[in-house]
Amino acid sequence: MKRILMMLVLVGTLLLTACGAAGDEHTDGTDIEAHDFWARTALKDGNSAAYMLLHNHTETDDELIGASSDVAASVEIHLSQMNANGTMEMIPQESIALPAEGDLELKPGSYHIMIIGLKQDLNVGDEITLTLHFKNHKDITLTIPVMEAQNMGGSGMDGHMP
Ligand SMILES: [Cu+2]
Repeated sequence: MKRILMMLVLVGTLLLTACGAAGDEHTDGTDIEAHDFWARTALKDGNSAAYMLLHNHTETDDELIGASSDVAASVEIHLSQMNANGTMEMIPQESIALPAEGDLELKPGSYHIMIIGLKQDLNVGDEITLTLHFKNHKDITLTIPVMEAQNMGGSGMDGHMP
């Protein structure tokens, strides 16, 4: 039992370290919550991406159907995937399922919110406003910290990330 507890503490510490100062937003626990949100650094006219963990605490299946931000020309939902040539490509998604009592993880190399055509540089310490749109739930607006992308290691995870 003690060993399990130690493991949990260790994992918790690692998670905290990995997430740095990523944002957190709590509602009353019967809603959709966003955790650990952050956006990667990028230059004006370039693209950034936002990542987060979404929890659906409601009993209604939902979908993330889009997002918007005034720091960029457009915002899209993407899925990064290895293609037949062994390179990462990003496929625009109409929506991503967020099942009742379920989670949705947006992370480098997987689902992410692509922030396209930045109107300004995004530097570490900056914050951007991003509004998430859902099929059923009302919009959620987040203030997202800009962070340096971690080196994820492995092949195909270089500057072309997300
Ligand atoms: Cu993308």
